[in-house]
Amino acid sequence: MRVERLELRLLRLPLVRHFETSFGRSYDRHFLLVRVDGGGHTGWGECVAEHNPYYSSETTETAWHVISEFLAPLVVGVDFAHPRDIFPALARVRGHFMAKGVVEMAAWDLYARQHQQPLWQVLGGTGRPVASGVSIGIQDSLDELVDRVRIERDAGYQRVKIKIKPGWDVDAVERIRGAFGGIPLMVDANAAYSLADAAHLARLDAYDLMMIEQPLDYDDIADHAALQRQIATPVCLDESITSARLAIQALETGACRIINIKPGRLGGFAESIRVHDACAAHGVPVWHGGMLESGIGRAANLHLSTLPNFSLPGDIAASRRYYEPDVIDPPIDLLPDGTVPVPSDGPGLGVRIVESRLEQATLRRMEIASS
Ligand code: OSB
Ligand code: MG
Repeated sequence: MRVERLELRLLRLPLVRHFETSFGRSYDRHFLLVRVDGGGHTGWGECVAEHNPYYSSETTETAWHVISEFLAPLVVGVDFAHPRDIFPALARVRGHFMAKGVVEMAAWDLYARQHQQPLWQVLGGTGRPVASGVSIGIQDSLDELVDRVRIERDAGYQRVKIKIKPGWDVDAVERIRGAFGGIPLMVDANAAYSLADAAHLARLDAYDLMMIEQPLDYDDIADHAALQRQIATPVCLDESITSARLAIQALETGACRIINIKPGRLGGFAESIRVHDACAAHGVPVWHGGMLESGIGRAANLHLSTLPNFSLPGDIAASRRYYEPDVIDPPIDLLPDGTVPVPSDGPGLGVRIVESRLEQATLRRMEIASS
């Protein structure tokens, strides 16, 4: 396959409802889209980098810079036997996994469309519907939190995740357990604690949580291993897992019992499949994370989620929780049984992108063609 032309776009979409994590509150989402053209076909990818460097050190602007100056020249006009060969070809650029990921993922979509196959098939998945969980941000009060959980539980989501931070943790979990009994429940700290908080975090052991996601520093493995020895709740790593090598270190040192896979954080699908396979070899389940993606990124996440070791509900909820309207039509929706079907409107991602909605949300664009 050969990418003849790459287009980069910066978009902004208002969120239906603000989203608050331990690192702050967002009212809108800035994100990059990459479009690649080759052999008369088009592929799309969505970059998970955010406007600010709070979840990760990358931002929409660093990704724009690195893609346009350094990654696109390594891909555009170059022949690849398979999209799995792209990530290794970018190795000269250190880090910047979100920038690498969107280019690689767009190329997989292009490859799938060139071969007239759904994306899940070229990724090695099954195309089955995906069990869906919901991620609920920090609210202004515990009463509001209970209201939000009720709305999402009634919608049918198979598990609830709440964001926690110091001052919004044990009490919040206790309120939910009191109001809803034994629903499948987990928490995500987005790195808001330190190992000195181990005794406090052990108080969560009383609430039968599925897991605690990324309690400690964003780039830490060793302290998580120490924490896991002190608490019964399974630790799940998100931010810390930026490569298959680090995933294997985490598995071998007991730093986690579950891993959250986001291809946008790992440099793309090929590295995500390596993490998925390493976890399977260690008997560790994975689930698919989310980054408030539009329907384009959400569709990509659904295809990857049909690999066999994605055995826990993912953060892949219905479009209407985030963007109204979404940039795809029809939007991603939840079935009454709490699953989301994989889009199948044609090969590749299987979604129909509404060009006029993209245009309306686009702040800037740039084109790189092979010379
Ligand atoms: O830590 O999983 C996270 C959103 C933005 C940045 C990081 C995270 C999240 C979420 C939301 O938890 C998941 C979603 O619904 O897309
Ligand atoms: Mg997380």
